Amino acid sequence: MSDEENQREEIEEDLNKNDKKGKKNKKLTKKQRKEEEKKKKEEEKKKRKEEKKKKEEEDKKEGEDKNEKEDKNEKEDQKDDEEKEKDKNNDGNKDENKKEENQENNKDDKVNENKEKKDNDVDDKNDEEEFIIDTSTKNINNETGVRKVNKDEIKTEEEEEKENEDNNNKDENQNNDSIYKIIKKLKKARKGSICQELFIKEDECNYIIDKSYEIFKKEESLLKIQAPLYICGDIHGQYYDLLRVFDILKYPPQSTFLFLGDYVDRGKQSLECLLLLLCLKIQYPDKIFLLRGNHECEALNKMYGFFDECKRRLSIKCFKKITNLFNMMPISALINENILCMHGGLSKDLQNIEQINKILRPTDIPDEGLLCDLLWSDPNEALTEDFGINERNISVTFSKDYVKNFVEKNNLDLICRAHQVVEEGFEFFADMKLVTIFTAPNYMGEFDNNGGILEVGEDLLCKFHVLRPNFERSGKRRKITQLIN
Ligand SMILES: [Mn+2]
Repeated sequence: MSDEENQREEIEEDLNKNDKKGKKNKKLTKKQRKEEEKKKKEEEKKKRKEEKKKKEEEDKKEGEDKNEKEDKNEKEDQKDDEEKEKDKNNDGNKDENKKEENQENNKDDKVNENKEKKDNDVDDKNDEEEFIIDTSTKNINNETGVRKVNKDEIKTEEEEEKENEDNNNKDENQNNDSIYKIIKKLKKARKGSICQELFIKEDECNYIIDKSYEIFKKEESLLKIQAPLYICGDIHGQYYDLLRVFDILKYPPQSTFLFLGDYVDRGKQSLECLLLLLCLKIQYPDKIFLLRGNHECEALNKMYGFFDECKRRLSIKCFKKITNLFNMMPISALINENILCMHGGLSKDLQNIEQINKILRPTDIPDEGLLCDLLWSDPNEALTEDFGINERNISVTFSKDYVKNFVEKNNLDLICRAHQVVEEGFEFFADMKLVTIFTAPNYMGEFDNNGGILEVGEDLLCKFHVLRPNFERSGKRRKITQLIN
């Protein structure tokens, strides 16, 4: 090859190289452009996210500031109210104590023996242990034709966690933001062993009443519900204890609840109890069911404290709205066509369970008849006739044999009712065909009763959960005597 040819070749190679380089450069710039575009987009996204976060934080701060202000107001109000209540209670207790002393009977000796044992038990137990799940002795899977739960059917921890996460997501997506916020506020009322009286806005309360009224209106007088669920008896304004129940057994929608009535009167925080339960009903209508008790009634509310609480904290107008709501509440519930639930008990006017659905609502509680008995009657151990006189001067008492016959005729396993304070929180009658559940422990700070909750498993296996009374809170111990209302 000549020099010239060599030079040409070298030049051509250079040119080719340059061409290739040029192409490479072009390719790089395209990639770079794409990458730059991507980066820009990402940065924009980041900015947007940051702005969102800032807004959310600001909103939160505003909310917290509001809450703090409210808390301060509440605390000031509370101090005043507590002083008022102390005065009231001092007057009230004198009368009540006299009544109770008159009512103490022969049962007291037995109660005293048990009390001494129990006192030792309670003192030894710390807070974590105060809740006892009794699975060994008090299962009623024997005579009630129920099956035990298979181990395979029990959810693993992982599955439960996933479920909880799903539920939480659902919570966040709830459209009903205001109800969610009120529930949050109501849950926070407890601080240590004290339950704050919350500031409740009247328009908030009206909103809750209107919403829950519409739900009750859609429900039948006799609810048909499926297990698994927890059944609670009387609460009577003991908000601290209601929160304990949910803390231990989990709030809806993780758990399903049936309450047997008597949410208000006697206790100090009837409004908190009622509003929390109603909010949960609005948020999860298929996870919590609220039956009417004899205290969901205007006349009794005027005698036993709820009217006064409404008048002091809200208004008489609001009380009237709540009365209308009570008049619309369902009366009774049937679980898996097997367990019949009501606040009081049986009636001579109840032959067939479906009769309960013929009770038209809204209605006040009459002085006699089916609705009156369902909310007021009591079992009577000593009774030989089917029905007898009730010491409450309203409704009737019914006998063991009547319960057994009724249960058999109607293909039931169990009747579950509330309405009477029972020492253990639950008490059987008529060879375990009827059970009384009373959920307010240490009732009115005057009694040393446990609070009971009945758990009905998926296959109708029944367990009892027990809330121990908290003597440190009440500072009082009294023997159990039967209260008339
Ligand atoms: Mn009652």
